[in-house]
Amino acid sequence: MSTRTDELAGGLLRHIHEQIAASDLTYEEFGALKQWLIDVGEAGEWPLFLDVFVESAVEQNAFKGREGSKGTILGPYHLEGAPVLSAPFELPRREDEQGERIVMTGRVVDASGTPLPGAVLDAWQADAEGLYSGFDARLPEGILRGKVIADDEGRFEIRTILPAPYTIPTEGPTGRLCKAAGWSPWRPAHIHVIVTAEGHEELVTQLFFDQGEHLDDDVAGAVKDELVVKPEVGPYAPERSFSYDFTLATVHASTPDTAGAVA
Ligand code: MBD
Ligand code: FE
Repeated sequence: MSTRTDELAGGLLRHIHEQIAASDLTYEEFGALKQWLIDVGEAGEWPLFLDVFVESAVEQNAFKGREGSKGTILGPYHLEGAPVLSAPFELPRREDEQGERIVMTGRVVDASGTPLPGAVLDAWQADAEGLYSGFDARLPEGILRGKVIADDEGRFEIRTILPAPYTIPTEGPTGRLCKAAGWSPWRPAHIHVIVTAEGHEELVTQLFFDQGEHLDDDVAGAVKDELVVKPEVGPYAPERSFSYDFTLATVHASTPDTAGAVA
């Protein structure tokens, strides 16, 4: 018996029961809901659905008030084990990789601005068609995924391409929900990064691009103003580049263990 499980599962069910009464739900609608939930599972879309429609609220709650750079959702497309890149720190790309070449540069520092040499940046992104390697058979494995280690001054450089906006697969149950509800299925173009350094809080975040589409209607609600960058022609001309400093929070005292609440 867990009072935490009682609170969470009981509270969620109470909300559902209230919505049923408020919307005067019919048996026909209940049947459609059941089938849709089954379809999400059969299509393997629970990770997608939960990360798109639930994770943002979890992230905002979990990290409210945390010092340092803003984080945002992890999403369903991270893969463990991306290779550590060496100079010139180019995310693996196909010979004919489409998309504008860009350079991301910056530093990893602690809350007082001290550089964190050896910090690891694990980056992944969609290609110029909005597809992720490892999840779409049209891309070879490992494309546009890699780790970069910050140098002695906490600096890093990552050469990559500008990703395209991402759309939830429109034929699957999650896409059908968007269509039925009249919601946009799009996410703005973004690069994912997990920044880690000894003795500091892991930062899971994404960077978005100034003037890109869907910054104001991200289906996953994961855009934050602080995470929008503006690539410009500068030190890496003719390629556009942008600089972003990641500030990591000092590791906090261990929190009460609620991980086993559902077990
Ligand atoms: C993505 O690319 C993504 O980052 C998230 C959070 C959800 C769906 C697709
Ligand atoms: Fe993504």
